[in-house]
Amino acid sequence: MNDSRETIYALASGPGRAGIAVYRLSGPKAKDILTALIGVLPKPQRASLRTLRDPKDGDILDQAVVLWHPGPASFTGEDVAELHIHGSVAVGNRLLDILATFSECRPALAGEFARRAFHAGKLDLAEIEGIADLVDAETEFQRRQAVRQMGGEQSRLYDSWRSRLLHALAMMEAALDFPEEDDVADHDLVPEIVGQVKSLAAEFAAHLDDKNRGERLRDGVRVVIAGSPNAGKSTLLNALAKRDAAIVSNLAGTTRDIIQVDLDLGGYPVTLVDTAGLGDTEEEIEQEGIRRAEKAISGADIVLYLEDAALATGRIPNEISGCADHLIVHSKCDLVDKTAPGSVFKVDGRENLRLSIHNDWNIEALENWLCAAAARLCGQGESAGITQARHRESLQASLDGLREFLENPLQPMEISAENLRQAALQLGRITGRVDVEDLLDVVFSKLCIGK
Ligand SMILES: Nc1nc2c(ncn2[C@@H]2O[C@H](COP(=O)(O)OP(=O)(O)OP(=O)(O)O)[C@@H](O)[C@H]2O)c(=O)[nH]1
Ligand SMILES: [Mg+2]
Repeated sequence: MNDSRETIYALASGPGRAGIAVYRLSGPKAKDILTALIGVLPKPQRASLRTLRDPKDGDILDQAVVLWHPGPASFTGEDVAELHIHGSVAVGNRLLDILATFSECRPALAGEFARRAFHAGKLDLAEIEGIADLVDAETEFQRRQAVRQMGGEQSRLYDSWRSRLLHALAMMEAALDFPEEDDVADHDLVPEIVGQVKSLAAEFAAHLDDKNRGERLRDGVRVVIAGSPNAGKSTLLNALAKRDAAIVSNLAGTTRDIIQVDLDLGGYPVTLVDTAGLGDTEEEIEQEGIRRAEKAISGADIVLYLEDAALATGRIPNEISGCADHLIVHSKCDLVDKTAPGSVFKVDGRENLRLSIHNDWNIEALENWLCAAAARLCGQGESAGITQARHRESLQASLDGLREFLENPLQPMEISAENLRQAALQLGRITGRVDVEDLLDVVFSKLCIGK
């Protein structure tokens, strides 16, 4: 699958009609193919305008900006060519047809350029995931977070922890390797190792105790609009989405199914969820709608609980009051208030807001409240936090190994060393640097100087 003797090619820009489409080739034949298409190679790393021709009959395919990146100073570490052709379906298809005629040259598999970059040591796994997140980023704070990860901020943190861990492990190995120097191992080295491992464990635990902010920012914040039937939930969804995503009517029980809209709310990725009105009903479909609404509420990060201001009971269902972040919204205030109401206020420690979509009262205040709640939940991508469940699992497994070590560092030293080795291995999985032995050799050889 990852046979780097083969040259791979793919459209690197988006599919469909566009001003320019970028095709990329990587592998040992990139140079020959580029030469066959344009004649003389351009200077490395310089954009050059060239005529692309079909090597078979010299037929002109397009005028293209061409870049030549000889390995190893390229994205994949291999010879890479980039063709910026006009982005029509016809030009793209003809280019692909021509590329397919070269031997040992084939379309790239998903992620294959990045895979080659990883194997060439150009990027680690966390950095590659950062690139993928950047390509998928839909909001400003998602972009910020992904850029940091792509730039290696997380990797540097995990690598620095890993080398400290390997240092502790090397000392453990040293103790194991020189049993005749047992005194040194037990009385001098072990307290120092324990100290190092303790501070690492504390740093890991603090890093894990982040309320999943990075993952939330990456995946989006779920905001569920719930409340009594006919309270104006769907009207609010449409107002926030700035389009008619949900049906609105003056009949109670209009919304039955879950309706979702993805939004960029001030840089935060938000999934707004409209639900069926909560309340007693004999109607079977409405009952199912309510079950779905309750499920949505239990999976929400934030709940906006709507009550018609004219009918407000002040009773908040338990599932809402138990939810970490919620706002009680008194809707349709224009029916009871003569003038625009004030902003967020507290009743029994709970935040409330009087709202009228029809009179445009407090919609901005509601958006600001949502942004502040999203900021509390997911931050602004400002620190090198955990962004993926995969990283969290590895870091947690690594911390478990450290804790096992700390429980009894003087258990047979081989077992203690194995706990540390496993912890380092788990940490290495985040960036893909799992070759513990290599680094161990380096650290260990330093320790052994003069012995
Ligand atoms: N006066 C006034 N009417 C509103 C306001 N917001 C919504 N309405 C009206 O209230 C009625 C119900 O609105 P919906 O948005 O369908 O209410 P809902 O909560 O989604 O209702 P269900 O889906 O049936 O539970 C509609 O006639 C809306 O036009 C408002 O701010 N002021
Ligand atoms: Mg509705």
